[in-house]
Amino acid sequence: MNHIKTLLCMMACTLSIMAQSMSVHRGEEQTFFNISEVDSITFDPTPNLWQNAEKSIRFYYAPSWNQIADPTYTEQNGTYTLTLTRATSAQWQAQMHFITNLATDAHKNYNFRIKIRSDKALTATVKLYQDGNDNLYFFEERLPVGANEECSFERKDMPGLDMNRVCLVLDFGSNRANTEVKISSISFTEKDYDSSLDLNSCPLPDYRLVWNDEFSSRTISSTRWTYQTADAGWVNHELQTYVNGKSPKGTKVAESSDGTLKIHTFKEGEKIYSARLYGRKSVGFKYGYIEARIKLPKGKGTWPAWWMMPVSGGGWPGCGEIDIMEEVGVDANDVSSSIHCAAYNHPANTQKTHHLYCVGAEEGFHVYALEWTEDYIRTYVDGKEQLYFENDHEGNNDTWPFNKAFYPILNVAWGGDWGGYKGVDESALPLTMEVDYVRAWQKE
Ligand SMILES: [Ca+2]
Repeated sequence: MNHIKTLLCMMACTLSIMAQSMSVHRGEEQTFFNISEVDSITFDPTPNLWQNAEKSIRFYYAPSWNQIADPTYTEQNGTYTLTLTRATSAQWQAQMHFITNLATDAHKNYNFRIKIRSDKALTATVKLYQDGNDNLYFFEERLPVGANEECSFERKDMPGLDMNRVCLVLDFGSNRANTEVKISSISFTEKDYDSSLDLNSCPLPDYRLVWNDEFSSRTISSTRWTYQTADAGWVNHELQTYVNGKSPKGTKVAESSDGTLKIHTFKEGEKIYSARLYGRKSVGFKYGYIEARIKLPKGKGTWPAWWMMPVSGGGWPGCGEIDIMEEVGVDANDVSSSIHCAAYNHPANTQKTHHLYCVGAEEGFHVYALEWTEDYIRTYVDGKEQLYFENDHEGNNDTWPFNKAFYPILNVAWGGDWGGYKGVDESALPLTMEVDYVRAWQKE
């Protein structure tokens, strides 16, 4: 089996979406906050993490974006009333940051709510992110706030992210002089999340579940999964050694615990150990919708993959390969899908690939899915289309070998032509990829 990626592939790929950075939105005019009054607030009945969090509040102003050292403000019962003394012409003019000591967890879900009221129309941008990391956030939303209308913004059931120092930034712009703004009812609540509750809800109509693993037991099912064993250098100049469950000293390279499959990559002696698992390898699936909910590992050198190879079908690349999700830690959160076959493959630099920037791919769980019919292959990231590849219906195995059963694969490689194209950093070890579930549906 030959599965090759090189630097050329990476160089040819571009990020289709880059996270918006606050620092680039700068206007010319200056705006000031004044806190003039306070009103009361009511909170959700569930414990409001925001209410009890330690918070420091900072103000920044266009165009210099210097923090005002000691802004005059008062806070009572969580309501703030600000006066924007100067008119502004654009978004990203005046920013109020609430920097908290809150930490969030990828295994939970979160709700957020805020109310904004203004006596004149303006634009408010609301972003909940990790202090100091513009690229890691729950949401960034631009809200038109009408004159004397209460704007209530709410996000429910947000998948958790591993995040420290949760920060809320409010940015005001497009306002007239002496605009009074009230901010109230900030609520941030946490709840347990159990993905097995939506086990039977395929995103596509007329599909039924045919195979799945929720990883709810304490052992990895040997009827569902088999381990690949291989020495370092087996493919793609990768540095890891794949072992059958445990390293020579007995450390697990994979385990099922607390509802997730964990693939561990670590150094023992002079070797790096990791796992590559095959699902339903001798049977596979022909067509269907298959998805996995995965939290990717971090670190320069990682190369996690969620992909499929044919049960039988000859040598690579003619046999075909479907890469539902690949990422390398050196280009964090840049997730991609590819297909390889005789006509389109990596050695010829003709493989079909598509990339997306996935916010928090390494800090939270995201759903990476494949829709595969006799007419096309389409992959998704959290329901958003990634790669689309059509069967040309020429009956040519070189362009469409995807007419036979393929089986799913989960692995974490270390280094190699792609994962190590800028070197590896062993200080990232040990590391773990977590998989909440793998589910396969087929048309009824
Ligand atoms: Ca699970």
